[in-house]
Amino acid sequence: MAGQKILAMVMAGGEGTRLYPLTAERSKPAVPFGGRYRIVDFVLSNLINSEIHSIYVLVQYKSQSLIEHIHRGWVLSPIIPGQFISIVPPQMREGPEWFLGTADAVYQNLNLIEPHAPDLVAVFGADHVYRMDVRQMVRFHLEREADVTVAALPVPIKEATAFGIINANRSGRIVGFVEKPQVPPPMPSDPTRAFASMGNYLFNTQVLIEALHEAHRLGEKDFGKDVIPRLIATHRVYAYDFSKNSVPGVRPYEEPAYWRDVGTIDAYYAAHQDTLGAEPRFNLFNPRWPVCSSGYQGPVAAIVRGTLENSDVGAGSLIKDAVVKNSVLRREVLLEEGVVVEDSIIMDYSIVRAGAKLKRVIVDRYNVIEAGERIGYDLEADRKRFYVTDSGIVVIPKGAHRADVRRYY
Ligand code: ADQ
Repeated sequence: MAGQKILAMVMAGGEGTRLYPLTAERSKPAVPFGGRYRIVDFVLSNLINSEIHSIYVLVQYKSQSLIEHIHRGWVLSPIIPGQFISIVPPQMREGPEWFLGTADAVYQNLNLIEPHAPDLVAVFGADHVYRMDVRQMVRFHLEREADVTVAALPVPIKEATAFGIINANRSGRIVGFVEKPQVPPPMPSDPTRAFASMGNYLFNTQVLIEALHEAHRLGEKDFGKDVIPRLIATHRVYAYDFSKNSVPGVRPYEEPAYWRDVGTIDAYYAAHQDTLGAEPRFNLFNPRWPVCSSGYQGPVAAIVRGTLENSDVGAGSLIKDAVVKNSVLRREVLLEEGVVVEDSIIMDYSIVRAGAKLKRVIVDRYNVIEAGERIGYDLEADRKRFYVTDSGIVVIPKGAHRADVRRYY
């Protein structure tokens, strides 16, 4: 990439409190997505597809399943020097504390950056479902001779309180940045939208190192809250407009930019709906920009009988006789006779016994739904047993069965 040496630091320590109960036992980047992915797979795929191969993944909160997933799916044998994906646990190198925020997490690991002597450091979040050619952001950064570039996109103003909001001039230079404002300033060109940071940053290495030493002196912990707002006064900080990004597609045209912060159950659910259909808004089938994940060695799905409509069925699943509509089944899901699953997500190793009916339900892994159950039809009753969002999506937290779905049910 124009001779640039780029090191990526992927911030994968987030708690994802608003995704509870899917994050009760795992960090947000480890939350399953689609028929076979975890959320962290999107940032890692985007980096690898963009020819960035030197990647540290900083973990913290409930990281066991994230570490296992990255090990199984991503840790490459270093055939080519400088290629690695390495997991970095908090090592408390600076004292008895864990990482106290994103900037602090990178500060505590500056020792990892320095030996690589990269030209640029890409500090990227791991919480988003998206498709991005990072090289286009790098090109923008170099053209503007920026010190720091922040990836950004317009979001509806009512969602903008969850983001860092940017005021950029016509060349893209950031002149104002407020983290999660109560009253978000709209874009000058469109009062219904605000220009939001995606939490993905490119830094010239020396600028990052100096900024983090200064942040440490000042007691600052976070990129969005502290470091970026401070740097705009002293450095060339630019916003890269992600809505102009595209990646090569399978069709004769490019795949347009897609990005979703799947920070809430509703957004997570909506992102799944975006992946379904013959012409999905977010097409997970793109051999020219693959989303990679762990290499599952089991068999394909088996369907004995049933009606399937607008749905994805994960590997190793067994459908004995069921109706499945607008739904995602992950791997090794068992649906027995007479089951109806509509507008739902059923995660790995879950069993739905005969005659059960589910509508707008997210079933986390390792659950057994008993025969004849009705879930999603009477939300007041569901609220007594499960987690139900205001919009009426029922979430059944991770279960505990460990049966072999195909053989021992
Ligand atoms: P948030 O997503 O709310 O806002 P934060 O919770 O700091 O910010 O998470 C950023 C990323 O860092 C996530 O991928 C998370 O998993 C990870 N992370 C959080 N704490 C960590 C830690 N201690 N160690 C390692 N990783 C950690 C940020 C920006 C906003 C921007 C939004 C876009 O601050 O300006 O708009 O991202 O979603």
